[in-house]
Amino acid sequence: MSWVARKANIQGDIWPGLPKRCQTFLFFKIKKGDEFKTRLRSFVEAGGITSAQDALDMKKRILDAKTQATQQCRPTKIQSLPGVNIAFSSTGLGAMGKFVFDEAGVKKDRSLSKIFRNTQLRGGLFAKGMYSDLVGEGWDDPQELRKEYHPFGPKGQRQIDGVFLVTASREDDLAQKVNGIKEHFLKEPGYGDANTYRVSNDPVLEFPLVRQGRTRPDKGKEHFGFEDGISQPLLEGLDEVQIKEKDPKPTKSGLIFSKHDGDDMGQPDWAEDGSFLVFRDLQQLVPEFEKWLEDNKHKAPFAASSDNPKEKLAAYLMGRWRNGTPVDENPHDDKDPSLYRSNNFDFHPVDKHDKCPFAAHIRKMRPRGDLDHDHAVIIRRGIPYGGEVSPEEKAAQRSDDENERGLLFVCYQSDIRNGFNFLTTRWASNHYFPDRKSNFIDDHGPGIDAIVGQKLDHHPPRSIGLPDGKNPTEARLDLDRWVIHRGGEYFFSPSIKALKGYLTDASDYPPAFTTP
Ligand code: N7H
Repeated sequence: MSWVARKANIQGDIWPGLPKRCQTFLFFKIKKGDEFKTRLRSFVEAGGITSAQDALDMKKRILDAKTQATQQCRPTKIQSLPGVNIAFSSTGLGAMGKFVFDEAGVKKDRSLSKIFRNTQLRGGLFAKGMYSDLVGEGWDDPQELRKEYHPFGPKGQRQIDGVFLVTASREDDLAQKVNGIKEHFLKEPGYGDANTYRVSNDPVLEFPLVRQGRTRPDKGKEHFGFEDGISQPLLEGLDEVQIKEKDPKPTKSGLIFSKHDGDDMGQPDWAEDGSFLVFRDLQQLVPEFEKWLEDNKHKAPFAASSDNPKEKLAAYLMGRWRNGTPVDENPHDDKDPSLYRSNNFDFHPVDKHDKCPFAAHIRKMRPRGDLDHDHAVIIRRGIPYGGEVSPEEKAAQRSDDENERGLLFVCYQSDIRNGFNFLTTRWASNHYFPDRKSNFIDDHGPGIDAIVGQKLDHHPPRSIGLPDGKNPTEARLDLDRWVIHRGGEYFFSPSIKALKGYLTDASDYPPAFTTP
């Protein structure tokens, strides 16, 4: 397929990203598979899903408006550019008759077995779902998860079959889009119009959970105050941009998209141009993070002797100063505007961490020169949720449970095991990654990722090794935990062609095979 055709087929949140200042995640449970498919098909056929090409056009309109406003010395008017994407969990595909949980049963029937071979989406973690994967493996604490992410009832039924991702630049446009979706999927057929429709007593789907994201007043910054959304993998064939000498090289699009060059999952034909979406609901303890930085700023050798110890310690944990300046490019200060969004660094010489700690968040999550291959790569599309820190929380240096905040983290990849799961379990949470560095820091290794590293019961206490000019490094700080993992789900975000065709066609299997 040509790249032009692909751009019309790919959902826009995957690439190039939907423009968003506010976003609603409408998580749904399918109650009537066949009717849901009929309504979904008409929704997609009416242009309800925002494609990559649509998103590119929106971004161009934003850029043109900004240029024009700058030329005319006036502020840019925020444009109305709403978008909608959709993704399904394995139980959702099951409810549509397109995913089998009873493999052994299906294999007893020759014709079903053939359908299974040709159409079943591959991926063990996707089939299991996030709860069973991360609680089952001991990473997530079920006590900390929101109840909607828990399996429900005596049979442990999963509650989330899919999600509508609704985005906009203005709250009124967002509300209108959300209402449009509710009307389309919930209305009683044959009654009224958009203003007078009647909600069915027996709808085709329900919304067990709605999560609301919003960019912060300090746009671009997440709640810990760091500039986010700077570094994304560039994709061969799609991102045609000039790169600097040390920028990460473009990767094969198959690391993000199913059935593209570089994806060796062996997915069925209908999955082409789709991508696995991981949603993670992450609470951030901001006053506690600030307090820890304040309490520890004099304990890290190079931070203590700097002009701004607290900010330097924060930069060490992240690998970027809060304004985005990479510590690897400037470990001393964050004053050069040309470095704010720079990606032109590779951590060389990689046997040292005099500039960027081995265990800084961005070094753990994209090790660049620390590895000779770029295999665990994700595209991130998260958005903050919750309000600003209140004066009372600031004074108490403690988060108020009634005023929760954090990040609705979304990422895309062609293989969850090699993407999100690998990054969190093998790298962020592993004190000894990046490896072959443990000789350089005492026997605790480089340390855990201060932002998203999770600790299993038998793991050492959370700590990070920090530059001190010595070899091996002696400086080490104990870390608290400032991100609480509140749950999430694994989804597949299919192509627009699959939404209009295979997925909304007749079911492949009788229901007995498609429920877990
Ligand atoms: Fe991270 N933050 O805003 O503080 N992240 N992240 N992340 N993250 C990055 O380059 C943050 C999380 C990655 O290419 C930056 O855009 C927070 C998870 C990857 O150099 C900042 C949370 C996972 C990169 C943050 C969080 C990742 C990255 C630097 C949770 C994967 C790119 C700005 C609350 C499982 C690395 C930028 C590269 C960068 C923040 C979560 C992955 C500021 C607050 C769960 C791959």
